[in-house]
Amino acid sequence: DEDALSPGPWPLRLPRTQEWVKALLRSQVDNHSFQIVAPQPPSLKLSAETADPLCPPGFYTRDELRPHLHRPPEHPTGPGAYGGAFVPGHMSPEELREKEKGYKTHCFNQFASDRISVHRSLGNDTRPPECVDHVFRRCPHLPSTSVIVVFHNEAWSTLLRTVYSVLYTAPAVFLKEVILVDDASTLDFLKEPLERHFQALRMVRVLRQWERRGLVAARLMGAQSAQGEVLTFLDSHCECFQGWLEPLLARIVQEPSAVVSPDIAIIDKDTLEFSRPSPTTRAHNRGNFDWSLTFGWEPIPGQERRTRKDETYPVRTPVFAGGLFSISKAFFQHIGSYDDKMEIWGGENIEMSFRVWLCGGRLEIVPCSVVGHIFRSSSPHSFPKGTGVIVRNQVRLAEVWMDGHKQIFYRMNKKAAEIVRKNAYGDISERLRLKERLKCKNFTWYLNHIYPEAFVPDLNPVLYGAIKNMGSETCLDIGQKNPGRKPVIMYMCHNMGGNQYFEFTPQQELRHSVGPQLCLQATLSPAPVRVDPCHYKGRGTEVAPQQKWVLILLLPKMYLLKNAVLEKCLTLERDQVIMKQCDPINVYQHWAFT
Ligand code: LR7
Ligand code: MN
Repeated sequence: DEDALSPGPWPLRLPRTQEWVKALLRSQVDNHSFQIVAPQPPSLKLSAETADPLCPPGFYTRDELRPHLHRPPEHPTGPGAYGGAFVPGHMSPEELREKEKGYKTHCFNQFASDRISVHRSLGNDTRPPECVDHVFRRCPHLPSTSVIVVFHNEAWSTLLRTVYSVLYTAPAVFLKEVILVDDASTLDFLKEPLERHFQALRMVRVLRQWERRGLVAARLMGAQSAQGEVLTFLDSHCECFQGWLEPLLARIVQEPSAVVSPDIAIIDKDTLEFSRPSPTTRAHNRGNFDWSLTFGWEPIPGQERRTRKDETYPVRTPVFAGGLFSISKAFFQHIGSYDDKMEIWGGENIEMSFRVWLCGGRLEIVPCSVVGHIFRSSSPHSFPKGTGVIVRNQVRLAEVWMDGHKQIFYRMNKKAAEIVRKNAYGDISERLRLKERLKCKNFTWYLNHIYPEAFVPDLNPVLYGAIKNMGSETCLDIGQKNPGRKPVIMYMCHNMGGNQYFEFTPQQELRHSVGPQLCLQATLSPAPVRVDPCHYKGRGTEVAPQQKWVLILLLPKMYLLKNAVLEKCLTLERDQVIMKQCDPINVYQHWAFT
C-alpha cells in the first residue's frame, strides 16, 4: 500500500485501524524481554491550536497534517456487508439445539457469534466528519493505555472478538497491553486453552481470580498490574469501532480528572449486527439513575446540547454505564478506585458516578469514540450468595454518598431498608474516610449542579407504600416491565415496595417513583386504569387532570381514590381496575396505604 507507507515524520504516520501490524514491525523490540518499546516522538514543530476542544494546546494544525492523513480503504456498504446481521439459513435439529444452549449459557446468540470472524470488519469510518477529520490521532503526546477486560464465563468468540478488535483498532504506540481478568470462570475453554491462545502475544495477559468475587475485585486486580498511564475498561463482549481510542486519551490529556466513556453502540444480541455510527446523527443519549438506583439512558438536555459546537466536544453525564471507560491511572487511585467490598455485580457504576462528580472529577461521554456492546435482557450470571448482593452494594453506595436522600431509596426498596436495619451492609468506614479526605461535596450539590433535571421525590411524603384493595386484599401493581401506558394489575401484597410502591405527592399524584416516573392515570370506563409517564416534571410543568387524585378519608389510612376531573372513583371490578361512580359502601372502592 504505497499511500500507507509514504514517508512522513513519526508519529505523524500513526497507523489507523488494521495498520497496527506495520507499526509493530517498525517499533523497536527489547532483545531481552521481547517487549515492544514504543518509539518516543521526536520533537516536532508545534503550533498552538487551543480552539480544538479535545486536543491540548500545541498540536499540529490540520493543514500541516493533511498530506499525512491516512485514508482507510473504502468498503462496500449495505445490509450484511460489514458488521451486518447474521442471518442463518435452514438449521438442522442439532444446530437448533446448539443455538438454544448458547442462549441459555450467555443470554445472547452464541451460535451466531461463533459463526462470525473473531476479527470482522466494521466497514469504513461512518462517524461524523469532524470526528474523522479531527486532530485526535495526531495529538503527539497521548499517553499509553492498558485495556482491562474482566470476565466470568464469557463465550469464546465474543471474548476473543473483544481482544482482537482492540488489537486491530488501537494504535500500537498507545496500547501498552490487554489484561484479561478471569473472575473464577468454570467453563473449561477459558482455563488453559485461553492462555495457550495468547501465549505468543506478550501484549495480552491473562490474570486469574480463583475465587468468584465479582467484577469490582477483578477490575482492581487488573488495575493493580496495569503498566499504562491510562486504564481503559471494557466488558468482555465488546467491539471497538475504528478511531475509538484516541478521542478518549486526548480528552484525558486535556482534562486529567475526566472519566470518559465512549458512545456505546448496540451489538444486537440475536443477530450480532453492529449499529454503526451515522455521519449525520449527533450524540443523543447520556446516562442517568432512578431512585431504585438503577442505571438508565435519557436524551441529552438542550442546555448541554447547545454548549457543544460539534461532535468532538464531550457530553457531561450525571451517571455512566460503568463498563466501558478510560481514566488516568493516577486519578483512578486518587479518587478511590472502587469500593472493594462490593460483590459480584451491580451498584459500582452508580457509586463511581456519584463519587467522581462529588470529589472533584468529571464524567463525560466522548461521542467520537464508538464502542459496541452486546446488550442483553437478562443476566446469565450465577450469584453464589443470591441476588441480595446487588441491594447490599446499593445500600453501601447510598450510605456513603446520598446523605438524607438515601431514605427515598429505602422507602421504595424494603429489602434495602431491612439490610440497613440489620446493619448488614458491611463496614463502610474506609469509604467515609475517603469522602472526608477528598473533601467531597454533598448529595444536594450533586442534584442541584450535576443533575438538576432529576425528579426528586419528597423527602417526607404524606402517604406512601402499597395501595391495598380492602375487598380483594390484593395490591395495586404496575406489573412486569411496564414502561407506562399499560394497565395496572392487582397482585398479592408482597410488602417489598418495587412494583407496588406508590406515593401521594404534594401535586396530588399517585406516583410510582421507583424506576421511570409513572403516575396512576384515570381512564373513561370501561377502559382499565393504567400508569402513564407523569406529566408533572418539576417547576414550570403542570399535573395532567387525569393524574390528579382526591383522597377521601373513610377510616384511618383508608380512602376512596377519586379523580379530580372525572369525579369517579378507583374501583376493582372483576379483576380489573376501572373508574366508577363513587360509592362509599362499596368495599372494592376502599383502598388502604400499607
Ligand atoms: O460476577 C461477575 N464477574 C464478572 O467478571 C459478573 C460479571 N462479570 C463481568 C462480565 O463478564 C462482564 O464483562 O463483568 C462485566 C459486566 O457484566 P455483564 O456484561 O453481564 O453486565 P452488564 O453489561 O449489564 O453490565 C453493566 O452493569 C454492570 C453493573 O455491575 C457493570 O457496571 C458493567 O460494566 C456494565 N456494562 C456496561 O456499562 C456496558 C454498557 C451496558 C450498559 C448500560
Ligand atoms: Mn455487558
